[in-house]
Amino acid sequence: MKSLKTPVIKVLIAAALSLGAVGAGHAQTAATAPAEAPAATVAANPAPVAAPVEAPAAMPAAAPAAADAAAPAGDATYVPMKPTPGVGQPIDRGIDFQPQVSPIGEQAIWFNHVMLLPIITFISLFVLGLMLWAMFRYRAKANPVPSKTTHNTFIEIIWTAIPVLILAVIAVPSIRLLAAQYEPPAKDALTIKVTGYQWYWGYAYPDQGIGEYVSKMLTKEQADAAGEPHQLAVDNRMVVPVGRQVKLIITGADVIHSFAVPAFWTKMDAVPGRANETTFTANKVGVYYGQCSELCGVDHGYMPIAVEVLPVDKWEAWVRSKGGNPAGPVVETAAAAPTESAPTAAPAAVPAAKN
Ligand SMILES: [Cu+2]
Repeated sequence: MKSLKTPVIKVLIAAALSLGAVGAGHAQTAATAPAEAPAATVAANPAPVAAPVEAPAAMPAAAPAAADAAAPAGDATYVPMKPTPGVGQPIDRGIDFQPQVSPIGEQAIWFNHVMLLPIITFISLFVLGLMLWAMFRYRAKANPVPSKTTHNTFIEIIWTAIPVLILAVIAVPSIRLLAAQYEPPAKDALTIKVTGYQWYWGYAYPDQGIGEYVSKMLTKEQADAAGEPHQLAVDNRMVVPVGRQVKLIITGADVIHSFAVPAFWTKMDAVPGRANETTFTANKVGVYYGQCSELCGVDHGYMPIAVEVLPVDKWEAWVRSKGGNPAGPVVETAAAAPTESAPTAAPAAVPAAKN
C-alpha cells in the first residue's frame, strides 16, 4: 500500500512545483503588460484637435474654406474604400480571432494567446498524462492486490490550492480587460447613434448634424461589382476617423439586435427602449465588417455591418459629403475641449496607420 501511495505523491508534488513556477512566470508577464497597455491606449486616442480649433470659425460662412484647406476636392472626394483581403472579415477555415485593430482588441488577444491558451494547453496535457500514467501504472493486471487508500490530506490541499492559484493569476488581466471595456468614453469621443431595424441598420451622427441614414446589405451582383464580400457589403457604411474614440449609442427599433464588429472587439445589444453605450477606437485605416449577433427574425443573417475607418481629413470630407459639419459639436465641447490640453502633435501620429 505504501509503495502505491508514494509515487502518486511524488508526481503531484512535482506537478505542484512546476505549476507554481508557471504561475510565477505568468504573474511576471502580467505585471509587465500594464506598462505597455496604457501607452498604447494613449497613442490610440489622440484627441481630434482639429475639431476645437476649427469650431469657432468653421460655422456656415467658413465651411467652404475649411473644406478646401482640409480636403483636396471637398465633398465629391468620398469613394468607398476597398476591403483588405483577410482583414476585418472572416476567412475560409479560420479558427482564430480576426486581426484586432483596437487597443481593447489587442489587449484581449494578448490575454487569450499569452495567458489562456498556454495555461489551458498545459493543464489539459498534464491531466491527460496523469490519467494515462495512472491507468498504466495501476492497472489491475499489474496490481493483483488493490489499494485501499481513500484519503490523503496533503494531496487534497494541493489539488485545491493550485487551481485557486491559477484562477487568481488569470483573474488579474481578465478583470482588467473587463473593466477597460466598460470605461466611460472620453469627452471628445465621436458619438454615433446606431439603431437596429428588422433587418438593416441606421446610423446618425448627432454632433456633426448628420441625420439617420440607413445601411442595407448589397445584393450578390452589387457586392461582386464593388469587389466586396457578399452578405457583408452594405450600401451605406458607418464611417469613422482613424485613432479617434467612437462612442456608440445603440438601440433597437423593433426587436433585440446586436451590433458586433469582431475586428474592434465590439459587441453590444440593441434593445428597444434602451440606449446601450459602448466604445471603440480603430487604429488602422480600412474596412471592417460585422453582423447582427442577436437572432432577430427571418432576415437576421442579412443585416451586415460595414465600418470604414478613414484618415481624419478624408473622414471630414465624408462628413461634408453627407451635409454635416466635421467640427461639431459647437456647443459644449468647443468650450470644454481647449482646457483638456490635447497634445497638438497627436494627429501627426494618426496617418501612420496603414491599410
Ligand atoms: Cu438583427
